[in-house]
Amino acid sequence: KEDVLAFLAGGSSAATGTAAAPASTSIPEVASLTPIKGVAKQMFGSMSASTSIPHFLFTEEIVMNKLMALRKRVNSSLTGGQKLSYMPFMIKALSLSIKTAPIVNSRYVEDPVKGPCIETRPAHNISIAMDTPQGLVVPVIKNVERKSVMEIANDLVRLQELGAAGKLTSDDLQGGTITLSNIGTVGGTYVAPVLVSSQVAIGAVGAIKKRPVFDENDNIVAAHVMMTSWSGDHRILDGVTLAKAVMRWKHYLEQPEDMLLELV
Ligand code: CAO
Repeated sequence: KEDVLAFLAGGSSAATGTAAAPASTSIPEVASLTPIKGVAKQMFGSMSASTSIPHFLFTEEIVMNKLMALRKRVNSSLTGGQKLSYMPFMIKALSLSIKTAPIVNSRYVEDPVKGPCIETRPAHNISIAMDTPQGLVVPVIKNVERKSVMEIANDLVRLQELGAAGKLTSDDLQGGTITLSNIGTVGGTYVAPVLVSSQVAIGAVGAIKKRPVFDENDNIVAAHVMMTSWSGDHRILDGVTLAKAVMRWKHYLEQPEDMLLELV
């Protein structure tokens, strides 16, 4: 009982062997104002701008068994401590899906002469939501349509290292045409992603989780399932267009060998 009372009072707990934080640091005694600066200010600005975009949400589940097996096999053959995460495959699969629905890689432009326009963009510059010590940053892997999975992996590692060191340049952070966010590194199942105003689609994935599913013979089997959620700018994209692109992306993740057929 004393332990519980001491814990509630902000003291140490002999029962758990842990020292609770002093009450003064966990519960501020006076209100304070912290200016929103740097990375947090950029997030404040870009997310405020996105409130004028009519979002629609499309979600689907993806069975990751084959991609997990492929990744395991690839990683077992890599040397020098190199290891691929799921992201390089997801990023390449997204680029291949964009080829079937280029409008998901476009943006809305208010042209002084032509008025409201859709600008198509040939480069697949994929923005990656990244958690860093400074906060959320969204660096860009450029020209994914011309890169192998291994080149994408190297770019991602480079950006992660720069992000961790707070050394991403404005060039690293500019020019994105579509965004992918993997919150599954933290956990969680669903996330409703918010668009940036220079893009018309953003996708997010949750954690891969072991789930019972029906196989083709109606037997219940274990599968590794990942939920994905996509937001689209409903002024530019209709639901079917984004859904078809996401279903193509799902196909590449569930049947990763089919990506081979698209490689140049
Ligand atoms: N489900 C389960 N495990 C996952 C996973 C998922 N969806 N994604 C990654 N993992 C695992 C990886 O396999 C790795 O574990 P192992 O080495 O044991 O296999 C581990 O999580 C760490 O992965 P990573 O961080 O090294 O690499 P990544 O390429 O998967 O992710 C990045 C890179 C940048 C997406 C990630 O580090 C990150 O910052 N995620 C947060 C994104 C974010 O903030 N989103 C919110 C935006 S809105 O505020």
